[in-house]
Amino acid sequence: MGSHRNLAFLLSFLAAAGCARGQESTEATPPEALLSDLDHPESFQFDPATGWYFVSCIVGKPGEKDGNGEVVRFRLAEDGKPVDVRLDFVRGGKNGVTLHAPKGIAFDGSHLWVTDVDHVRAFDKETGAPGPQIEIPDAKFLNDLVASPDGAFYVSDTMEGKIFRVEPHDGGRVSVYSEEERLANPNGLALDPGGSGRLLVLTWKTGELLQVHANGTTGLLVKLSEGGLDGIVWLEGAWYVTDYKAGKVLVAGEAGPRVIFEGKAGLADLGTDGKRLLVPSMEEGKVFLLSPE
Ligand SMILES: [Ca+2]
Ligand SMILES: [Ca+2]
Repeated sequence: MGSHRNLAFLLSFLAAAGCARGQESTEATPPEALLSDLDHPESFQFDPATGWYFVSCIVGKPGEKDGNGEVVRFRLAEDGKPVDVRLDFVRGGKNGVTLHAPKGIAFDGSHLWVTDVDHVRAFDKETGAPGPQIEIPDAKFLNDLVASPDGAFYVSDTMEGKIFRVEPHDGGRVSVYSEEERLANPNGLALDPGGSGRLLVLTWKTGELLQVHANGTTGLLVKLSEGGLDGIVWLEGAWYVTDYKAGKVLVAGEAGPRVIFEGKAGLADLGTDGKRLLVPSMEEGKVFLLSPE
């Protein structure tokens, strides 16, 4: 009996210790939502040039050309509360806008750009008016995009397994930048902050962080999960990544991933305002801020 009681005590102690560790590291009180009741927010990004925060909302199903996509715009006040919120800043069917299921967001001069199933679309940052709209031939499920310093955009197609290069200043020229098998349902994209032009890609199918070389070949940087990776952003010397399926935010260290937040499945394309991580929780319909440790 005595040894059983001791064993029971030991087990309950270990369980309590494990629980306490979990609370400290990753299962803290869920951050307060900045905005909620959004319909499938996919990307949450900040434009340093204007100070606006933008959220792309798929509204409905992610691959459907249903004409009802939205981009929300707001600022954050000193106390961290959203102000000047425009839920219909860009809305499909309004003001001549075509928008179905927007996902990744990037910035270029006076425009914000979003992917939209088989197009990339530009909208004026101040008015929301449509700018250039570029069709990507043979695209099936465009997901993330990133602006290159040379004025081009790199765009991932998760279903086609391709990275496209789009050149709005060259007549909207579109080319396939990479289509290696290793791309395995590419999702999040980022460029080396050092300016080398090296493109980083997260794979949805295999959970890998890859680099794409200038000739389009790919190499593994680090394996981060079994699959389901979504967004990637650089902040204060580290790469932060969302694992959509597991509902985690990870730091991608050379030795492997470290979890800094664990919530519900559906954490999609995260951004940063230079101080905090901007995290969309797509299936919960909300966005929140996360301070890296
Ligand atoms: Ca939609
Ligand atoms: Ca994405």
